[in-house]
Amino acid sequence: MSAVSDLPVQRGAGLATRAAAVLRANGVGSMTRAAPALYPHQWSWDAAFVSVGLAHLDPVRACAELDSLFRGQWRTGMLPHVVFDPDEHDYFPGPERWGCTEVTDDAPRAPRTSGICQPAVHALAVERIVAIAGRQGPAAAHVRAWLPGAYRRLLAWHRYLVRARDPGCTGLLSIHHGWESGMDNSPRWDGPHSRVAVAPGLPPYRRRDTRVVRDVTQRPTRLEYDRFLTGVEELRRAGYDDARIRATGSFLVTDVFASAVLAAASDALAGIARSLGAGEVAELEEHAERFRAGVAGSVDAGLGLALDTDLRTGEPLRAETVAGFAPLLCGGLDAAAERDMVALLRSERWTGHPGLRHAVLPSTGPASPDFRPRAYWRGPSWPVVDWFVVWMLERRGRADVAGPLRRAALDQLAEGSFAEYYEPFTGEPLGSAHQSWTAAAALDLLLR
Ligand code: 2M8
Repeated sequence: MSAVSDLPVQRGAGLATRAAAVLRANGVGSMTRAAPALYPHQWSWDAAFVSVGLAHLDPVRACAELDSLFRGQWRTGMLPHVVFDPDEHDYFPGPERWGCTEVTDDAPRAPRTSGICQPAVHALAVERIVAIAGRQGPAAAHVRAWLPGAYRRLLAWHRYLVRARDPGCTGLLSIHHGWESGMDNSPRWDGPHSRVAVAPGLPPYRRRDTRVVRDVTQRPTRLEYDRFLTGVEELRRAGYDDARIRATGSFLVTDVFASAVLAAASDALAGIARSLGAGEVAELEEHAERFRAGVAGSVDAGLGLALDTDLRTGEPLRAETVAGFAPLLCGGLDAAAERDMVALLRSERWTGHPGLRHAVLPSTGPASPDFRPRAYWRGPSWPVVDWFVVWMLERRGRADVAGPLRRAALDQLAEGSFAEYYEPFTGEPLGSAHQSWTAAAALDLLLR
């Protein structure tokens, strides 16, 4: 591990050492808890991000992290959003509440999993692991030998998304639950969530998150949680059958951020296919183009951001959130439109807002009426998101846009608690401390 960063060298090296310690401490066998107390299992997109952090420490362990996640892959190819550690019982909602194996043969008996998915960042993580492992030495040889198996699992995952989540070939993925977006209570979903009628017969439950994060203003509200769990009940009753959910589920939206992730990940997977001499290169390139076009076509001229659509009403969801910058992740805008979007990103509505402690991207625009600076995905800045945006911009050759964001993200992380998210005006760390993906973000931003 060699530190290269814009932070003064010693500070950067100290931060990298502490980030590595967080990842190691959160590890249980070949999986890493998303956070030590709040999220004591393996989450899907967290595991992909974590694997990139781990690759800087030990590429072999990075591969094992993804193998552990893919042990939860469903027969359909779906990669579930949580793979449960069988030895950990103090989390809610756990495998019993999801009840997957009770209602469908598609879910594995072991490990137990949830019944929904999250953004498909995994092929991007694999591309990065291959790059970090390099071409020489035993770690590189291990990754080379591991890659064909990983590729087949990723291909099944991507094909599931394309087949089941965009059956009409629109270039936009649909999601069935707010948790699938990874941005659970974002104002993006306020309209669709308002139409999820909390089931009168919703089985009683006791939240665990608010016992770990005692300040309830940092977590979703009781009503938001009731709606999340109503969603889980609906999905379970539908046997986690995508076609049935599409026809009857009360929450059905396109997710422009997840679609951009799939476009970029399809580019990455096509590159992996090419390197392996696999036969699916053209298919994967077509996926990338289809979703890139879908994302680019979602930009709202008034807001200057890409918008999701409520598929139950046909209405665009006019929220100013970080997801609106989705086209910058995967490309597809013409030069003038990209210039406008970059200008918006740098403007006072976003990273140039004078109140921000660091010029990072808050989850909701700080000038938007929906902005709540402490409330989870409704305003705080999330280091994992800044890192991902930096990484995708650099991947697309936009180091000019990525550079300032990268430096601001590292300044925020220098505080050293590896918080899940931050109050964007004060810089106060919020949510979980020692969050695994935040440690991974620090490592990759420092060592890339
Ligand atoms: C959060 O999601 C979980 C539910 O899946 C929660 O709120 O309890 C989100 O931030 C999600 O994106 C993340 O993957 C997960 C674990 O870090 O926590």
